[in-house]
Amino acid sequence: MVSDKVENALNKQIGFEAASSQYYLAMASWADTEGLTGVAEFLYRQSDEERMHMLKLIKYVNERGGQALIPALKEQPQKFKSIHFVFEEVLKHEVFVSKEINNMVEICLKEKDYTTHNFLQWYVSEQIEEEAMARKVLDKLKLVGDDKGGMYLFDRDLPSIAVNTASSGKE
Ligand code: OFO
Repeated sequence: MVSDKVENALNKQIGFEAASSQYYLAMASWADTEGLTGVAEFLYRQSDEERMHMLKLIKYVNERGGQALIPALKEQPQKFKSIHFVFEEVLKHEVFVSKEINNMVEICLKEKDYTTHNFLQWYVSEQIEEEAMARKVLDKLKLVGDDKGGMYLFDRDLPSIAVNTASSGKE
């Protein structure tokens, strides 16, 4: 059974995961319309992953005797000013989510909820990977700068870079 404090924190996190999924979906769709197929593929996948993170939390809250709250969908931006901006936003967002997850871990310790603490360790590692990934993509984008040919290659290679990074578990 989760305490009220832990349940509230988990429900807040469900909202953040849902918001991440929607935000990345908006970015993916925008990239698609800009002809950046690789970037779109990468971001569609990120969006799906965030939805999976949300579902995992929903199921956990319900399993532990709480009640998962399904958040409302907020309207998302239709346009983004550049691809650099998109990935800066991704990094900023992931850093924010990591902080929130750490807060939740602290709440679990205070509440002596070691089961939820253990459950959250998966999210802690996931955030390390996602922040590292966003930094790696931003570094590559810095190398590309305004070079159109470089952008073509970046877009072409991004989905495979992302898959390799995820499966090797390192930066
Ligand atoms: Fe849900 O992993 Fe990032 O935000």
